[in-house]
Amino acid sequence: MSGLAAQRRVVLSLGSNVGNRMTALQSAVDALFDAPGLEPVALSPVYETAPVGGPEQEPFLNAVVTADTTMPADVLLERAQSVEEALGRVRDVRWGPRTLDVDIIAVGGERSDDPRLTLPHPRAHERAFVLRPWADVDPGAEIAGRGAVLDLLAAVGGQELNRRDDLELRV
Ligand code: PH2
Ligand code: MG
Ligand code: MG
Repeated sequence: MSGLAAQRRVVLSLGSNVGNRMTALQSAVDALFDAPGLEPVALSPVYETAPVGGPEQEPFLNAVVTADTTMPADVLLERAQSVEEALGRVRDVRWGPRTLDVDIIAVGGERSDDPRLTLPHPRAHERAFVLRPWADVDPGAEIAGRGAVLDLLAAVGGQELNRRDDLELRV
């Protein structure tokens, strides 16, 4: 073993439904790539999505970011959480409204049952707001243990999703 960790493709889901949602998503992209160690690969289109689960709440803006990194998953989780905190995220209601949510969907093909960071994300396969933008940037993507993202997307029904071509994230 050389001590040099292999580079892996990571998939992050961004979501906001409180305050200026687009500012929150763009600030998250800026902060994620501001520090070294994460190389941007693709930014998805932005979707306006009906809330899935949780209390009655406002619609979300969602997007997916892919990147390459040699960072281990737990270090990536710390980066994601510090970005949420920098944007004023307060953790209260599970699946409730949030200024910014940065979820780690996949880290290469890694599978983990760690309750702090389950990989792949345990609900990504049933969420159109993750699958649709992910397929936009990587139509051949697969979720380890679940199948092809486009097949999974075809299987989820009834989740309202509206592509916002007037909005665009930039690195
Ligand atoms: N996030 C949740 C719960 N429900 N619904 C939509 N549309 N978008 C989200 O990002 C979202 C959600 C928990 O993180
Ligand atoms: Mg989430
Ligand atoms: Mg989260």
